[in-house]
Amino acid sequence: MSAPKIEFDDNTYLLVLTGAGVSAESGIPTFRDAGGLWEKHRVEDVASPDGFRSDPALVWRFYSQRRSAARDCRPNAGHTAIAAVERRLGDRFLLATQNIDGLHTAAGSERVVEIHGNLYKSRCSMCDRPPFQDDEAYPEGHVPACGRCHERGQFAVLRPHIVWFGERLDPAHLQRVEAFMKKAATGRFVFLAVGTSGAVQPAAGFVDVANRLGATTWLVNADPPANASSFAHFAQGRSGEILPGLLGS
Ligand code: BV8
Repeated sequence: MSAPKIEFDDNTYLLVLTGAGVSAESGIPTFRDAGGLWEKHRVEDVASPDGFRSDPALVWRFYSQRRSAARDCRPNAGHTAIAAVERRLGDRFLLATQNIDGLHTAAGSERVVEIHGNLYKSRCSMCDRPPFQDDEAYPEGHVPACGRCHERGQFAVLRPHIVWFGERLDPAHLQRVEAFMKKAATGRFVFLAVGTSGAVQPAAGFVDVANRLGATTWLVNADPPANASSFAHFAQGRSGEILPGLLGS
């Protein structure tokens, strides 16, 4: 069977959704690889407001370890192919990523919505200081405090600028994805999901909206995920091997 390829014309709009699988070949473990666990904790428990309230030092150890591990990882051919097709399509392209590793931006993607936040950003858990770049891997047990609150004679801890389980996604991010889908529906709308188990909402539901808007839906994944039946086309395998041919770069 010839390698699958998406045909693009001047009326094609492409929305790409990526998950942890697109970064697997860059050496970043997926959530499923770890069976959804980290140090025997359920990720949903550590990556949650309750988890942070009950043990901020444990949560900062979790993110500091991930910052250290991801720091030396580089984009793979899958990230590069996605960045290349963005250059071809321009404003008829949008990437929504569930990943927080920054590898899409490192590969040259610009029209990216990091719907679950970014591993290398922190924000204050109390004041309205804007999120800021912070690639610090804090020492064991250290919980960083907010400098601005300190200047005001108050104490507040910093938290990773990440959307935890049970937290709302940034409405502006969801509006940007929704607006793109509506614009895409005026043309030839293609929706492509890559490397995601389809287990986490609301991202897992994007394909359903795309289908309702008449999109042609594609999935590239190592194995059939929970919502595989929602896709018209399923190219099974490693995204780093499939995407360059699929996207024609
Ligand atoms: C919200 C940041 C509402 C943290 C993340 C019950 C039913 C439905 C929903 C819920 C429910 N209970 C709770 C919810 C809501 C919850 C949810 O969906 N929970 C799930 C677990 C059931 N969702 C939320 O809480 C969201 N917010 O709903 O708010 C609300 C309303 C009012 C008031 C308050 C709130 C927030 C969700 C965001 C959570 N944060 N990330 C961090 O990363 O530390 S999600 C986190 O897990 C990741 O970001 C990632 O998105 C997700 C894991 O998913 P994947 O990316 O798909 O990764 P996974 O490992 O699972 O799969 C990888 C796939 O790749 C596999 O299929 C594998 O086969 C494939 N693969 C591997 N290698 C390759 C490959 N494919 C191709 N090539 C390869 N080489």
